[in-house]
Amino acid sequence: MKQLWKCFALLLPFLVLLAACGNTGGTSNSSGPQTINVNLSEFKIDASLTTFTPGKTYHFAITNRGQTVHEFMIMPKAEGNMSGMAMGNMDKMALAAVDNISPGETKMLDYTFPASTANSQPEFACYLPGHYEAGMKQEAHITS
Ligand SMILES: [Cu+2]
Repeated sequence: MKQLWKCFALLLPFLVLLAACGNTGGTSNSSGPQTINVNLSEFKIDASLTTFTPGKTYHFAITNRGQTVHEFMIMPKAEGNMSGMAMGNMDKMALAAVDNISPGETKMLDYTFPASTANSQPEFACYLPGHYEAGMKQEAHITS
């Protein structure tokens, strides 16, 4: 297993180089991560994509289209109602978190699902008091 990773690490620069060469001359191939638009409102999370590939970087553009402050958390799996748990503990459990998004504001998050999340179902959630219970959650899927 260790040997395999070593092999992959050695190969990686060449693969990147190959991909870079493949892009020369092309105009339609924009480089950089794919943008995922996430709309937050009362009380809904609506991401433009919910199926992700591990190891690929995604650019989340999270916009609060509601009237009150929201947050965007990526939890490793559906955690259900966690009311009563300290926010700091939730942040520790989260794969990623963007706090304090004001109405009308857009915040950016670049995130790469690690290989360990393959075949899992993480959950997007807002854990401000009452929001999760009101429906601010969305299931995501990570491919193998
Ligand atoms: Cu919220």
